[in-house]
Amino acid sequence: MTQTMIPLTQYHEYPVGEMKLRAAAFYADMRRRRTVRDFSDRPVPREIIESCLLAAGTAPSGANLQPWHFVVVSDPAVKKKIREAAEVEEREFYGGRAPDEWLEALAPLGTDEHKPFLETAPYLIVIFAQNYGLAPAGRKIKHYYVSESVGIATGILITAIHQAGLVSLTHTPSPMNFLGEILHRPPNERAYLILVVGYPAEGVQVPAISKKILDEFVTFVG
Ligand code: IYR
Repeated sequence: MTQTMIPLTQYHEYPVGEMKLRAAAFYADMRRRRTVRDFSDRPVPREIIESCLLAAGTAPSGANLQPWHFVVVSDPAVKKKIREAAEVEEREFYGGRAPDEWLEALAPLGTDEHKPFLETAPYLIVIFAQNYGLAPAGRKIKHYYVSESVGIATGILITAIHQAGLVSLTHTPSPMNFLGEILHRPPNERAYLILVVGYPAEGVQVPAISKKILDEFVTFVG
């Protein structure tokens, strides 16, 4: 089958000066993003979440197979189930399963086994990676670069939520199998992470951490 090709009409070239300003302005906005662990219970219109998800769905993916599924949970009873199951895993993690080295790396973040935000925040977006696709007759469709694709879509979602004016928390209880069970997901999907989304709690504090400077994480060749 040959693919129909169309002209790229939506591409905009900006003058170089404008590109510099746009790139710098985007960085200035992105550096304001902080992961937040205390959420307000203020409601957020679903339409905003839908737009952010549509943005995430524009991500490039292996063979454009879009190997992801997003479950948006706002039902308090389901959020409670997720919190309870996550806290079971987290109690084990913080109570002995995690090696000391890992707990030491986490110490600056001040995290522990209590996850009240899983009930407080208006939305839990549970992101699933599809290891393979399922055609209507149950036939398996091979997926490519699944974690790369889902990671890119998740990054765009986090960026979209930030630029909409909300905050998020990437939460990865481990293991996460309980999410597929609670949310009745099919066998081709595995939970990838939970993105907790909402407004920050009033007076929220965040750890005083910093990001690497360019020289520390970039090498230019040529
Ligand atoms: N899943 C645990 C532990 C945790 C692990 C990493 I790596 C973090 O950056 C943050 C937390 C928890 O959510 O507490």
